[in-house]
Amino acid sequence: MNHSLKSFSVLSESYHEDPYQYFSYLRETDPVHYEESLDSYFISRYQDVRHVLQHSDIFTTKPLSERAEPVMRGPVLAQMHGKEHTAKRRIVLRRFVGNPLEHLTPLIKDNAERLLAPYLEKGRIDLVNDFGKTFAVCVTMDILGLDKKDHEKIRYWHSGVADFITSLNQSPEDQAHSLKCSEQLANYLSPIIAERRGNPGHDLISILCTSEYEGVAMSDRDIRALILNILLAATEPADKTLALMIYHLLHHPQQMKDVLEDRSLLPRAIAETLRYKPPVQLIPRQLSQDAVISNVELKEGTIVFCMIGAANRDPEAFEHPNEFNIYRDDLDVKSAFSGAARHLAFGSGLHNCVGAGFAKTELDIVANTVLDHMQNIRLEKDFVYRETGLYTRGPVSLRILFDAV
Ligand code: 2IO
Repeated sequence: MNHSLKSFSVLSESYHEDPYQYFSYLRETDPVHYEESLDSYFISRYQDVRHVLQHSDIFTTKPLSERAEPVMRGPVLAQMHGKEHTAKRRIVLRRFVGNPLEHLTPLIKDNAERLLAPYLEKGRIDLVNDFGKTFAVCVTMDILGLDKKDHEKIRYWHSGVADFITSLNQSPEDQAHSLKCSEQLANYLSPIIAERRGNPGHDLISILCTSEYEGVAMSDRDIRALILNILLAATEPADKTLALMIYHLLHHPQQMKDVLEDRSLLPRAIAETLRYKPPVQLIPRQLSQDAVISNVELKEGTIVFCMIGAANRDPEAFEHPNEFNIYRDDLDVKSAFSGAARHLAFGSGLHNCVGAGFAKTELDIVANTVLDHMQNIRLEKDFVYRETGLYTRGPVSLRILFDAV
């Protein structure tokens, strides 16, 4: 690396272009990097990040009250603790584990088939912008029980709200836009919540409307915040993970060939993609007391960002961390979609991702559908690969050619 590291900043253009080039420098020489303009620390070593995530009493989720609550208009799961957290997490999980996952299979498949169909004859598609983003929002809408005729509106509002949560230096104009999107989403959801209270179905909004916490139904505000929580968390990383996986498999033709021949390797490919290129790159925490991380003393109230991408490339945790290898021994594919995962793409500890099992199912099905319909997938000749985002990060586009099957 030939940049002047004295002036290293996560807000620099070259960091945004390719954060991965800085990770070994950060872990080795600046593992608790102070970013002055944000008055926050960026933590990059695997053991440190894991420690922070697993001690949520010391490293709390308080940053979300400023980062998320203004657009979620109420508390998300990650902000809760104790009995309320356990109970509400369980309510949301009802739609996402075990048997319900089987019910979700046809819904995921149908969305994938329907959205791919118009492109199959053409033999070319932008997997992010023609397909992935719409697919991600449509699947989430089906789970929530929202009418997909509104998917364009929802996608637009979702993007404004996500921008607020995942920006490190949002301009006042963009902030105003995000808040407007949040308000419009809230106005859209309120009558739906009222309707589901009276006439519940099997969708997640109905489950939220009919579930009780400590013998009392949840308020409209609490339900709305959880709906927005699920909308964001299920939609934002999905298209990114799909595109990242296909892109890296294209760069490793033998692994692609193996996956094509043996689809039971897909969970490995998904898990390795999440380790190698986690779509959620940053997780913020705030100290409830003084603490020391990698010999750096941090004061109560300090905000730290866990750098998931850097931690997942730490040679202390993964052998040859910069190699994309679906066969790696340290992938632990059996636990890779649970709170016990070695990689940190789903976080770790109390607040580990509630949708991890669902993410596995969704990506498995959508990748299978894509690969079933497309043979001889290759990048378009003039295609230039670029990623965007510091907080959530993924390909800007993925223009591929293929032979329709
Ligand atoms: C939605 C960043 C997409 C979550 C968030 C305000 C809370 C929480 C996360 C993930 C992914 C999002 N944080 N999911 O990092 O629910």
